[in-house]
Amino acid sequence: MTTDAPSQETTDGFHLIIDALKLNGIDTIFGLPGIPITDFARKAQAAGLRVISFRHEQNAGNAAAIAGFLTQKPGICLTVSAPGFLNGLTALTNATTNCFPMILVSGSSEREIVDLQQGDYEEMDQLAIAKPLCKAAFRVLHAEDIGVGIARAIRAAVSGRPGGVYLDLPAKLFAQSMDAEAGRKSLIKVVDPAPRQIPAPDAVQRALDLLRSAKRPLIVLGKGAAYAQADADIRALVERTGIPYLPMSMAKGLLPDTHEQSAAAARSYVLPEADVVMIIGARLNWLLSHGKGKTWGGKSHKDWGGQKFIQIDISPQEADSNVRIDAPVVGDIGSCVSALAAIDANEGPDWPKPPAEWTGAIAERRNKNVAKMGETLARDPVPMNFHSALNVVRDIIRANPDAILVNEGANALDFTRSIVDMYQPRKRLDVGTWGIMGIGMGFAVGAAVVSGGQVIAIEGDSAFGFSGMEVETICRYNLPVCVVIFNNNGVYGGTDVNPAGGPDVAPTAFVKGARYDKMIEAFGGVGANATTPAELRRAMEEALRSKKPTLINAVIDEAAGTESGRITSLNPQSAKKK
Ligand code: FYN
Ligand code: ADP
Repeated sequence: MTTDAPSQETTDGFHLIIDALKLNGIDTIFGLPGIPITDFARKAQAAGLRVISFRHEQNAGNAAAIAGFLTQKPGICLTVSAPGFLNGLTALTNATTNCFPMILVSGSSEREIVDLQQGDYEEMDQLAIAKPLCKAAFRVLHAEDIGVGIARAIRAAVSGRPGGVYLDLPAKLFAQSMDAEAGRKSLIKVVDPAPRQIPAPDAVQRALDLLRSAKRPLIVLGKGAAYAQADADIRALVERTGIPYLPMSMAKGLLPDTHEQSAAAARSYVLPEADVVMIIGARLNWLLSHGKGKTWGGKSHKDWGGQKFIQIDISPQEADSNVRIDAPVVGDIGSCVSALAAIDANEGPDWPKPPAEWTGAIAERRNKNVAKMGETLARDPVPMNFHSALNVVRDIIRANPDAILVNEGANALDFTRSIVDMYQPRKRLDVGTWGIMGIGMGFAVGAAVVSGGQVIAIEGDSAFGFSGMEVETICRYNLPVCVVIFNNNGVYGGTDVNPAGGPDVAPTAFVKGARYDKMIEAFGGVGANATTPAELRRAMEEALRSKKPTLINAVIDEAAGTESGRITSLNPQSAKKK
């Protein structure tokens, strides 16, 4: 029999938060200690949680976000108030934009003073600021509400379309005490935090009918499909139908990039030519040219190309966001893909393979592109360029398919995406929906911590600068991270000069011949300078063999890059120049 009589023991906000996280299977916190959460971080570690401390909150936030993507559990980022909170906010908003589940937990100043704007230490109405920038935002004022607050944050982060959640914890909450037994009872173990969402049978039938009518069908796989962890079902659907597929960047490896149905190397052919496109866990945003325009065979940049679309997505609002979706299938990808397979199986005859004319034309285009790429990769120019360096990375990933590849930059991003084949799901992590710079070291640390495995980060020298100080974090936790900086002396390249001839260098230029490898040596890691593919190969192989924190300064021809990589057309200045 239970009794409501208070027990002798008391607990407090600190312990209730820790207990609530642990109760819900959260075992890691990424963050940066300081007032008012320093003691909380210590107590969390003492209670057995893994607490990974960073040098800047944005990187801790990015680590939490990618941990969420990889594990389907919300990644937790812990920050101090106002400035720390704001530093974490970019990562929270980026997580929301990318549909990664994370919770930004920030300490905050005294409510009464903040609300009267009386000038508290780090005063800021954090909840109000966070609200429009994330999926949900909550504040807990009383210790007895901690259980509900954390339960709500977890549900909001992982249910439906995943996203970022802000949880505001005022300084006074941590030390509030209450009866221990009542505290225990107030905690909630969230039951079924991301409920399956079964698609309606008629929606599935509509999609199948449309797909069966196609002459030139195409499947587009996005990072939502990678997130869903329905790998075997997705592969079975693709292989059973024989339909060519195009992986979005972070969906590479969901099926091996070397798969004969991959149309990645024929992208600019398949998009305008396809007649029915089934999109699984991707959005028709800028990365897919909004489903219209010349990329899709339209006459002008706003014209519909004539394709019919099937879209499988957990968000009922996603359909029609850019062009008409003829067959929306709303549900979680695992359930949708198995529903498609199940209804299809009932229909009897095996799936009609797409016409050989279509698959043959794709194969021809793909083989031509692959051969052309092969020729480029075989060259060994001096100085080294992106291709000759990436030829090494490509071999290393082929030999180590379970290594996680983090990738950011402009040219360093775009060339890596098309040159380096991925073989397993969720092994390629990059700049995502925003094309954001600065995710590099946060993602690398987060991925190494949650996977326990090797991470390789291919970084443009500019991109690396946003999070470079975290090489200390990599060394401090002795993580198996090999960072390769493609150093071409600047943003896009290092050849720009100051047109006014003044003492300042051009805005895109960095210090020439910088030795980034020396940075990691300062913290006890392994640094290497590579000016040839052979040197790069040796250094990367040694990094993977030793598993030691390593930073390789790969010296790239400073004239090798193009402005903005493959998205030059988005840069008004460059467009004018053209
Ligand atoms: C792809 N390709 C290949 C291969 N894979 N050729 C040979 N072998 C292989 N394995 C070809 C593919 O067919 C394309 O050629 C080309 O390589 C590029 O492929 P990609 O990368 O898939 O296509 P594209 O056009 O670059 O994709 C558009 C995009 C992409 C918008 C989805 O650019 C992207 O993800 N961009 C993100 C950029 C970003 O976020 N930047 C950060 C900001 S940088 P063709 O078919 O001949 O076209 C700040 O300045
Ligand atoms: P990409 O950038 O690879 O094209 P996006 O981030 O644009 O991918 O799209 C991912 C889509 O996947 C989003 O629309 C999101 O709602 C959806 N999504 C995420 N997780 C799931 C899931 N488990 N089931 C169904 N859809 C999902």
